[in-house]
Formats: sequence, C-alpha cells, structure tokens
Amino acid sequence: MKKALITGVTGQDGSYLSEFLIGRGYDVHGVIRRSSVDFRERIAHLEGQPRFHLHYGDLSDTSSLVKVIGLVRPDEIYNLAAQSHVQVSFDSPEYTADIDATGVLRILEAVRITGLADTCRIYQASTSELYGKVEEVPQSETTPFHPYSPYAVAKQYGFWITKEYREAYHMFCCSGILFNHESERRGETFVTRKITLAAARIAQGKQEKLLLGNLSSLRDWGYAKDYVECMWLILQHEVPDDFVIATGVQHSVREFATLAFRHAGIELEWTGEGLDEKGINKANGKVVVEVSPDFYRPTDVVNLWGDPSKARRELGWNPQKTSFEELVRIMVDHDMKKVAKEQALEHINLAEYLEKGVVK
Ligand code: NAP
Ligand code: G4F
Repeated sequence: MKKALITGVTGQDGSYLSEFLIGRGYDVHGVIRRSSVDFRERIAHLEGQPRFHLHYGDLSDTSSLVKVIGLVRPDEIYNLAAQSHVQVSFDSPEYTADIDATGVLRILEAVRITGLADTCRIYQASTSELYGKVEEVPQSETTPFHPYSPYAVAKQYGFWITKEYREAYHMFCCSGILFNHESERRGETFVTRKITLAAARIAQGKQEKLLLGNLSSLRDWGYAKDYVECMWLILQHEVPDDFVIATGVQHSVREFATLAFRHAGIELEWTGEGLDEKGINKANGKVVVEVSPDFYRPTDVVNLWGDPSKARRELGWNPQKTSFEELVRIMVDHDMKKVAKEQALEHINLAEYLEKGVVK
C-alpha cells in the first residue's frame, strides 16, 4: 500500500485529494495545525477511517516536519499548505513568505534529512499567479513569470527551489502550475464562493447586497475535484516535470456573478462603470451588487488564461471534464441548500424557544 503525506489537508484541495487517494488504495496522512476553533469541517467525514491519519505540524516549524516525514516515510508528499489568499498577502507579506517560500524549502530539506530523497516523490502546489502581470496570453509552461503580489513572489521561490532540488539532487519533485479552481468547499472569501453564497442569501432574503472589487478581472476557473486527479498524475509520470493545469476557457468576475445570480433565480442588469458599476435585480430594480474599493488590490492580476495542452498530451488529463456553467451550478445549488438549511435551523431554534415559554 502506497503512503501519501498531504500538507494543507484541511483545505479545499487537501480534502478532495485525500478522498481521491483513499479511493486509489493509498494510506493517507495529513498534517494539521492546532487551532482554538475546529477547522476540520472539510475532512470530518474522513476522520476515523482506517486509512486516514492526522499529525500535528506546521510549515513554519522544521522539527515538526522532520518528525512527521520521518515517522510516516511517505512514498509521495503533496505540499498544499499555504497562506493562499492573494489579498491577505499584502497585509501579511512576511508570514506569507515564511510559509509559501521557506516552507517549501523546509519540506524538501526534511525529505533529505530523513533519507527519503531517492524514494519520495514531491508535488509542489504552484500557481498561475506566477504569470501575474502577464507577458503572454494564454499562458503555458514556457510563458515567462512576472509575479505581481507578495503571495506570487513567495510562490515563485517555491517553484524555483522545487526545480533546484530536482536538478541538484535528482529528486522527483514537480510543480503543478494550477489555475484557479473552485468548488462548494472553496474558502468563503475567494471571489467565486463569495458570489455563490451571496446570490443564495439574497435570493432567500437573508442579505441585501454583495460588495465586490474588480469585476473585469479574467480567470480560467476549473473544478477542484478534477484538478486533484492531475496532482496525482503528475507524480505518476515517468520523469519529474512541471505542468500547467487549466481549462483553457476564460471568464470575467462579472460573468461569473451574472451566471450565479441567474441560477439562484435573479436576472442581473449591469449599469455604470468602475467604482460606480452596479448589478441590478431586473425583476424589482433593487441594487444587489456594488463595487467597493476595499476589494481592490495594490497590484491585481487581471488576465489569467491557461493552455493545458501539455497536461492533456502527456498526462492524458481532460481539462474540460466539468464546464464553467456546471461549476457555477454545483456551487450555487450547494449554497442555496446551505442557506435554506441554516434558515430552517433558525426556525427550529425559535420554535423551541417559543415552546419553552421564554418569549410570550
Ligand atoms: P486553502 O483552502 O486555503 O487551504 C490551505 C491549507 O494550508 C489549509 O489546510 C491550511 O490549514 C494550510 N496551512 C496554511 N498555513 C499553514 C501552515 N503554516 N502550516 C501548515 N498548514 C498550513 O487552499 P487550496 O485552495 O486548497 O489550495 C491548496 C494549495 O494550492 C495552496 O498552496 C494554494 O496556494 C495553491 N493553489 C490554489 C489554487 C486554487 O485556485 N485553489 C490555484 C493554484 C495554487 P488551516 O485549515 O489550518 O488554515
Ligand atoms: O478569488 P480570488 O481571491 O483568487 P485569486 O486572487 O485569483 O487567487 C486564487 O487563485 C490563485 C491561482 O491563480 C491561487 F494561487 C490562490 O491561492 C487563490 O486560490 O480573486 C480572483 C479575482 C482577482 O482579480 C480579484 O481582484 O477576483 C477579483 N475580485 C473582485 N472582487 C475579488 C473580489 N476577489 C476577492 N477575493 N474578493 C472580491 O470581493
């Protein structure tokens, strides 16, 4: 039985990858950090399964990484842990560098220190943010990098140190240069999930308005469940290499919002420009989307569009398994149910409250 170690196991990708690898017969070990509140919602359904194990560790703490890697002795490591929010990286640039840059080096060194350099394959979660202020459209493995945020600069180090260890020590370490991938498990402050949750809440009368930043920003959005398969395929390739993982289709934030609100039953009409742009509910004339400067970044990446030809050709991966329309539908359906459930629970609590005679 193969053993995999996943850092960032509590995240969106970590949870899907765990399910995928358990399904492939792996013994899966995840690294978690201590928190005063429970952040294990995405992996709660896996806890207690015989082939799923959790270990405490942190990417800022070399000794914990050496300990976990030495104990598990994995065949494959998937380094998904990161401070993954681009806007937050402007507020916490040093922390972002420590985890997203030096953290990668700590993993690579821990593999060498524990004597696993010849046997352990390593996947590094690299990103389309490396292309940043893009120098070519669409972007492929040969497009020059131009990182455009503290997050992207840190991830640039992670990419190059991974390549360096491959060349210097002949280690099987690879980067997946993944374009944005979303799902019903996406963190609630990334733009897609922020939109689908707000559309569901506005449609069910639980929220008045959604505030967004740059509506014209373009992304190549895929489904996270499809992308974790590619992480695994990269480590099964005969030779270690780096791959762009994307759908090859591009949409704007505005288009995502239009489709999400439509699926929630609200047809939007856009008026105005820049900070004055508004999304109006055609049915009743109410403004439901507004632009706020709070969500603009000091430097923003606005034209990401991936060319997944190499992954299709060499890994046999299908970049269009889940279409953009399907992705939006999956996320909105999930959030419509989530909001309805929350509302039902509120009513149950109120009913209980009334029954106990606390409110007359
Ligand atoms: P995510 O949902 O934000 O998950 C990040 C994970 O990293 C969480 O499990 C988090 O743990 C963990 N983590 C953060 N700091 C850590 C630390 N100091 N030590 C140990 N663990 C730490 O991110 P994701 O969307 O799944 O993305 C996975 C990886 O792919 C990240 O490296 C991200 O930068 C990269 N990536 C993502 C995309 C995308 O579109 N999703 C695209 C390209 C690359 P807690 O739960 O404790 O916070
Ligand atoms: O959803 P986002 O925050 O994702 P971003 O910045 O592209 O980063 C994500 O994808 C990267 C891959 O390219 C990953 F490496 C990274 O870890 C993360 O998963 O923002 C997408 C776009 C940006 O241009 C942003 O300016 O949407 C724009 N946007 C407009 N309004 C907004 C908002 N972004 C957020 N988060 N919130 C808004 O209200």
